[in-house]
Amino acid sequence: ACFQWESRLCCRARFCGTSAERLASVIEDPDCDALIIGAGFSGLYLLHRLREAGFDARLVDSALEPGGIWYWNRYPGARVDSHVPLYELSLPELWRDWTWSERFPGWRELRSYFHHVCDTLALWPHMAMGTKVTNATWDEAGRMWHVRTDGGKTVTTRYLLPCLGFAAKPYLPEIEGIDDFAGPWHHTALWPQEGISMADRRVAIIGTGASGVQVAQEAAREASHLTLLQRTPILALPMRQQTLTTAQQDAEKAHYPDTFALRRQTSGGFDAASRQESTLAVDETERLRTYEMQWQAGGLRFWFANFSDLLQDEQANRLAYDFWRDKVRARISPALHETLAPTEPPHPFGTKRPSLEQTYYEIFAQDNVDLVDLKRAPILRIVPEGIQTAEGVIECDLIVFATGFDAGRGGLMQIEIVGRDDMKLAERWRDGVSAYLGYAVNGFPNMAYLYGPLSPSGFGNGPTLAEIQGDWVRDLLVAMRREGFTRFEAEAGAEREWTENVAAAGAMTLFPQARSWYMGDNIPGKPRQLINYPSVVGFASISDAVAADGYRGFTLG
Ligand code: NA7
Repeated sequence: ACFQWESRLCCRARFCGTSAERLASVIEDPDCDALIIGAGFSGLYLLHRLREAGFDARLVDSALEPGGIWYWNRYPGARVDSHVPLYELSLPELWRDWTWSERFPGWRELRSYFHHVCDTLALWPHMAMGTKVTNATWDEAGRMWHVRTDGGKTVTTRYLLPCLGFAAKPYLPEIEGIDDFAGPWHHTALWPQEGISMADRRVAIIGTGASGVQVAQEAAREASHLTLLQRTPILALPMRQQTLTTAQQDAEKAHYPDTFALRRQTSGGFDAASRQESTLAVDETERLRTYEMQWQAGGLRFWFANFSDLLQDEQANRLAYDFWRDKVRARISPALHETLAPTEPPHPFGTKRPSLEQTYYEIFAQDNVDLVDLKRAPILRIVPEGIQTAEGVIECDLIVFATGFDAGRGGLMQIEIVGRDDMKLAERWRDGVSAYLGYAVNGFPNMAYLYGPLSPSGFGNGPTLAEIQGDWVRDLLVAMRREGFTRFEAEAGAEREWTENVAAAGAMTLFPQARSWYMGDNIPGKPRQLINYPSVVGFASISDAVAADGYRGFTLG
């Protein structure tokens, strides 16, 4: 086997000598102990932990720079929705000398942070950027994975550890005529790395999720004209962005260890849990006081630090929705009330991820901004001049598809992963995802994925879960090495039980009432199921108990 690291950023052609002995020994001696795919939070943290534990772990990523989602999502306005210091790793050597310029950092600063992580943890020599994994095949006799890259190289690894994030596969709706469009068009997650100016252009944006809101705010400032095409109104929350000084952060760093410990103890991996009380157990004054407090605090707090039954009880949820609706209506003209903040909720509040906005509701008062309600005027096709809807042609020079992702399974299914008995992961998951603890799939030995389907990923703050899962997988591999095991596989029964558990947990919430990527049904034809376990702390305690019980539910050999 010959695997040449093709990185632009680093290169170590350690296994290029394909001697006869090397080829003969490869069956028992893989090129590396663990191959991680993906240089986002999960991948980099796991790489660090495994190397620290003495494993020969390597990492590949198709992107040219680390950052995962922050490499690909570099559209104007792209920024994170979790405030400082929640969206960073908790290792003191990483935060001690790092400062952010804003409470909700943008993509450029996030990318710099990932460079800082790779520099500080000395990860570069073990990373091959610009290297895309195309397929991975399990070799039962050799107990290893044969992994191929787009450059035609192969590496063998004992453990295959995809860390692809929840949004590795952008979703582009099939709209007739896209190739006829005279101007450029881009999906937000595949934005040109060199950027594209919106100045003096007529821009049309399809989609009003988090990405659509962020691009729209920028386009409203830069473009000569912006048309925003909305299918469902976003229930957006005020970000309340702030610039941060170094002195301010230095003072707060004394509390960072407590904050990082706390974020492991909450259902969303944030620095606060929901309140203990039910909405319906307090009087109106107390309810409104609580709502107002979270609203003013900004960010996602109105979502994750609300009353305990926000996402479980329809009546409680409706009260929160009404509060949200009235706050938004105070910022827009009455003519837009039913389109942007309707009397009746389009879905229970918070069952689609509420994006954060800064000036979103004000842009609709600008002369250069139009809002098109696709429920009233659906898109018929794309024509050379722009987008043809049932009410006429929207002329534009640039089309932005802010249409989201095949979340959860999409990234894993676009790699051809072939397990035991020639079983393909894409076929196993065609009718719905199933996995044990959201880590491992029966029939796919020695593969553990992080931040993927049936883990809490979509509900959990990225770095919090990267650490919980990274530590857990490191501990599993350490325990196997200690006991002399070279193979693990999720048991079919354990996988079935966990998959049913996630569905049962979801059935106790209001999430199934929305058509969202949480439910897998933002993509036509994708099976409908809750794709994530709805509690970080609950997940951590269950997976810790599994480990303490000798990795119950896994066959170790
Ligand atoms: P989202 O949140 O999935 O939003 C996608 C948006 O695109 C949403 O408004 C969709 O409307 C809209 N959409 C999707 N398909 C179409 C078609 N065919 N026609 C019109 N509109 C369409 O993706 P984002 O990238 O904004 O955010 C993803 C996550 O990243 C977000 O949750 C945060 O966690 C960060 P719909 O609501 O389905 O009617």
